[in-house]
Amino acid sequence: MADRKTVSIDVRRDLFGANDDVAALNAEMFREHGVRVFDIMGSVGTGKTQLIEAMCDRLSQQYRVLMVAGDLATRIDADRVGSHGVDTVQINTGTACHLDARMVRVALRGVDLSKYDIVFIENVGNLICPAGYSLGAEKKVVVVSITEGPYMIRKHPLTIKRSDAVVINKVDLAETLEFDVDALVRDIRAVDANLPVFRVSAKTGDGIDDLMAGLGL
Ligand SMILES: Nc1nc2c(ncn2[C@@H]2O[C@H](COP(=O)(O)OP(=O)(O)OP(=O)(O)O)[C@@H](O)[C@H]2O)c(=O)[nH]1
Ligand SMILES: [Mg+2]
Repeated sequence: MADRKTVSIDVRRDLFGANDDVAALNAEMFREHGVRVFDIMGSVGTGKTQLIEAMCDRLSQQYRVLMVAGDLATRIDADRVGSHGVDTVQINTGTACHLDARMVRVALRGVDLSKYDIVFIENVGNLICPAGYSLGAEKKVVVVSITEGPYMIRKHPLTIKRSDAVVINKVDLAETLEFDVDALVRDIRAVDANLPVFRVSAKTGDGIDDLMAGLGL
């Protein structure tokens, strides 16, 4: 009888394992160039770009900042941040609902990272998929906002577990929308009691300095 071989592939392990290998290479590349990298995740419209704009305004006098924007089809967000005098790299993912480590590696080919101190990566707007893919960033920061309704933390505990910090954005609208921000913080604490949580308004600037201090910026 001919040799017969059966191999069981754990697709998730294979997929994520391969991504983790590239993410480790990215992390090494960032370290070698002395650049600090933040992966900014969150649903569509939570204010990721506005938050990056607010931080760039405070940082760009003192630090050299690069923004890498993940978007299916446009470079709208890269251009928004670029208008603040920040260099940008756009990644158009086509059909992919998240960035992965390889996309970031390919996009940064030919970019002299030693020119920068800080890189903000804006992930594709999505509260689920980006959390599963390490990009090699120092921190994964998830941005939620009060316009998404009160249940997004309870519905997405895995994203919270895989994040290094949570930003609750649009607190300027809390009173008008009768939104209980404390309850949202309790939901976050129920998933991870020690996770740093920042209440901000990227629009008014409220809480941005605390967030940046918390991220060591
Ligand atoms: N009131 C208020 N509006 C905000 C705040 N932050 C962002 N917005 C508004 O929310 C909308 C979405 O903001 P963006 O920064 O484009 O959100 P995003 O998360 O980058 O969106 P995608 O890239 O499409 O996923 C815009 O109209 C912003 O002006 C905030 O703190 N308060
Ligand atoms: Mg955006």
